[in-house]
Amino acid sequence: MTPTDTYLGLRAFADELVRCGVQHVCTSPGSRSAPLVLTLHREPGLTATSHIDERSGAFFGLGVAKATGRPAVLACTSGTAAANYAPAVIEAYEARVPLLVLTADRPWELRDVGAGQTIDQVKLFGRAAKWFVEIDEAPATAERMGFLRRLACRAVWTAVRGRPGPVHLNFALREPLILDERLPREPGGGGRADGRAWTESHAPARAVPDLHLEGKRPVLVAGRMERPGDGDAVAGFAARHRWPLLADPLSGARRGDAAIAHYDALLRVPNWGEGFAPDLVVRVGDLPTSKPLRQWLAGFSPPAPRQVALDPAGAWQDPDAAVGEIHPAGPEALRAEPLDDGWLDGWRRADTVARTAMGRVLGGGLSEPAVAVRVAAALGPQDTLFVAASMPVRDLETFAVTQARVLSNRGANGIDGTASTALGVAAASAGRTVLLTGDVALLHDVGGLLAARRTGAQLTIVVINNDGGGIFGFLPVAGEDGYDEHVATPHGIDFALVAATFGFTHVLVDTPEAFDDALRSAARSNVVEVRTDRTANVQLHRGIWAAVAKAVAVQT
Ligand SMILES: Cc1ncc(C[n+]2csc(CCOP(=O)(O)OP(=O)(O)O)c2C)c(N)n1
Ligand SMILES: [Mg+2]
Repeated sequence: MTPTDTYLGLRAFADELVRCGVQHVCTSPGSRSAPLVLTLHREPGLTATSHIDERSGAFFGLGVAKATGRPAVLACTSGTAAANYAPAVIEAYEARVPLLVLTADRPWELRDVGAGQTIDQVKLFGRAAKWFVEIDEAPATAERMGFLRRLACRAVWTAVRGRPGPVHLNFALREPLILDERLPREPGGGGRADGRAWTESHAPARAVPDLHLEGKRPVLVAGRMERPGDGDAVAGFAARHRWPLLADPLSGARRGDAAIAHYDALLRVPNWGEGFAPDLVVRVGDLPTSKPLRQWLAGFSPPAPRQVALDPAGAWQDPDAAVGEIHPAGPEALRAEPLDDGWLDGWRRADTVARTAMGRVLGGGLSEPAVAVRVAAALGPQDTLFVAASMPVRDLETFAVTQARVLSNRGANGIDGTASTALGVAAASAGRTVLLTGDVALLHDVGGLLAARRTGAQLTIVVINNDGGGIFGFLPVAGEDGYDEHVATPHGIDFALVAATFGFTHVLVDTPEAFDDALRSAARSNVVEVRTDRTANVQLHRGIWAAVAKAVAVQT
């Protein structure tokens, strides 16, 4: 075997990725991976960005794939380098994001014999990879080229079809790893004519189930959906049929005049939900984050309403064991006779009362909820808001309405990889990208900020700095012995220094006007910091919920 055999095979593989629609590669440095990484870099149809830390590089790729719906390629060297892909691969599996994970490995004769930088990479990601393949080397015959082209196609189609997710290909590469001659023409003549893929794959025709969705008091619950346009379809259906729509911002469906944006606060009001008990619940996409909503859906008094879940992949998403039917379909299966306005109007009146009560308590200050509301309102339909786990995603759901596309890592709800994923989204999105994050989530992935300089991606980071994990202040653990040091984890980090280190500008703002100005003037990568107090934030939220409860009680 010569390096020419290796490079010819990898070039055919890379060319075929492009023919299947792949555009972006995230490489990480190493020696064993050099043939793989250099080939991907040299492939004219691919854009390769370089990432020092594989963990961040993988999350960046996840962001690219989330933003585009196309698989991003990750390529790294052997050993713990590959293991650092695990968090993003797991998130991609849980959140249905297509990824092609290419790891370099020692050939089999160097495994388990004490060779350097060698670990067991076989099925390294377990069930989080939809498909695992070992690729050994072989002479560059026409048959071998055909095999590698077919393999590339199969890897891409496996990642995107059905329930999308990661595919892991482990390449055994033998020394010498560097070419010693010009690469000749491909044996067998290269790929198919007209740039076609070696093996095409067509999405299965989807039969639309006939659902008979009949109810006098239906509600539609919408969470994150991966198909573009599904959010608008759901919002349109709800508005036309006068069904109350409880849509998480991640669904893209919180719009139109059937969207009840303040369901989280309303369903916290004791007994309020009983008065609005539905006779039919239809869920589309993931379950929203809101705990009061989940509890409401799980706790209806008998007779329990019919609960129908629509999911394009027929996924089982029912932690509270409330769903009675799962249909492998998207919003296209929503069909019903339109209702008159009465049922929806009751919800809408309550929604307005809740919004007004919230607005009164929030006043003109720059609290954590106010930041969520203002960021959401500042962005247009061409923009993307990437929202971190913990309070940012919750505050957005509880308080905000936005025209922007909203993305988040909600597959495994990790705070890891936040900056990297947002930068990957920014690199692959046409409009502006803003990250709304807490301080701990930002610090967890502080190395991910390197990607701004190294890739040129431009991101505005709004960091709510409450010096620790504010979310835990809402939980029974708050105040326990060791709580502050081990759960809240205050750190005292100066984000101005962080921003300067990674080439971001930084501004600290403390009024709504200054905040809006900072967002408006944000032309390139910058950090907008808002400092808040964790204890005051818990009190503020509780005050808002109490005010909503009072206002709703007056209304009824
Ligand atoms: C990788 C990972 N580690 C730990 C957690 C548990 N966790 C959830 S929220 C949180 C704190 C987040 O703090 P911050 O980003 O400052 O947001 P805040 O709670 O202040 O809104 C932690 C540690 C997690 N979700 N993911
Ligand atoms: Mg915090």
